[in-house]
Amino acid sequence: MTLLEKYKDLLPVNSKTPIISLGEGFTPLIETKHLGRMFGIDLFLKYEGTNPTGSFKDRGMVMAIAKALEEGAKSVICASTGNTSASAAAYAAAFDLKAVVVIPAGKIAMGKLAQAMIYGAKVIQVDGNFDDCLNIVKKVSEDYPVVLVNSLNPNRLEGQKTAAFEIVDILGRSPDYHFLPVGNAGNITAYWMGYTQYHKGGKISFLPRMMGFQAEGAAPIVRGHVVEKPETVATAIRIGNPASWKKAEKARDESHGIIDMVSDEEILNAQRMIASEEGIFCEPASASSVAGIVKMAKKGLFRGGEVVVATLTGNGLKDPDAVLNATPNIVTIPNDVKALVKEVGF
Ligand code: AN7
Repeated sequence: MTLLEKYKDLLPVNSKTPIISLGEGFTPLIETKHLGRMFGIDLFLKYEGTNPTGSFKDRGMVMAIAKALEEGAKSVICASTGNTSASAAAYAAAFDLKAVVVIPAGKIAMGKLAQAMIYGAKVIQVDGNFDDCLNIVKKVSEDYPVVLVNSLNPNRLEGQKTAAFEIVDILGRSPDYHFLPVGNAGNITAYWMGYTQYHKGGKISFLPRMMGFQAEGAAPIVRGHVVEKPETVATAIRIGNPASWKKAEKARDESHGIIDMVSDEEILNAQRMIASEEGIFCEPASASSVAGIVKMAKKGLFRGGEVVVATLTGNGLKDPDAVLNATPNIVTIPNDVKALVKEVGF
């Protein structure tokens, strides 16, 4: 069964909506082996890196592309820090749409750029940041016959809310806290939509606190003003003026949660910890969720035994540079058994 089929009654799917799929959704909710114990909580990682293009964007994209097809669209456009463009390019390729993706020059992780190129999208770099790219594509989509598939398109958020459904379907309850990264602020909005929809439908008896984390150099919601020159190693969330700013604040406030920030160092430490403690390689932006847990644990948030979910939004393989740039050189030995034994210390 596909994602759109499984949740069709809770999505904008009607008899005219094509039920398309690249195998998105149904991602693992992984119970942590070590991290949860460190903080005295029951910690689960919702690993979105197993989606077809390696990020959570595929959940929203499948819905947005299905609705675009339903409306007879011929082409789609998006601005992106990388993952949205990879996803839009893939779904457009498979379902016969033209894709135009507009990205900040030199600020996209290598793997994501390679994805957009190989899927055959028209890739255009802008001498500016993501916020500049979004402004341009918004204007173009208003004036020309092309569908915007950024999260300003409500179908994107509709699709993305299915991650919250899956978590509840597996846990049989709502988590006490849900931690996730915040960039353009669509995903925190989408999860909150999903949880509240399940709550209204009687599937859960209480709602989680939404705990969103921006990068310190790109934390407009935390600082309360637009950041003109956002900067962070987590390029996926290098965003200074989030499109869903107000909706994210609403999700935060209604859920009695927070939107806070973590430093690049905290992000990279968390990324390494998720890999070395749990065997899961996520990209830097994703790790801001767990960096947030570390930060809040230090502040004494947890009393013990809380059920906590952190979303790991994207696959680490998309951005190998982020790891290699921060990793010491690898030892090189002569072609010799003894040298290997000596180096390993057997
Ligand atoms: C891995 O691809 O904005 O707060 O253009 O790729 O919903 O924006 C990506 C965002 C978190 C933030 N983690 O989610 C894009 C883009 C990863 C991401 C986010 C993104 P939102």
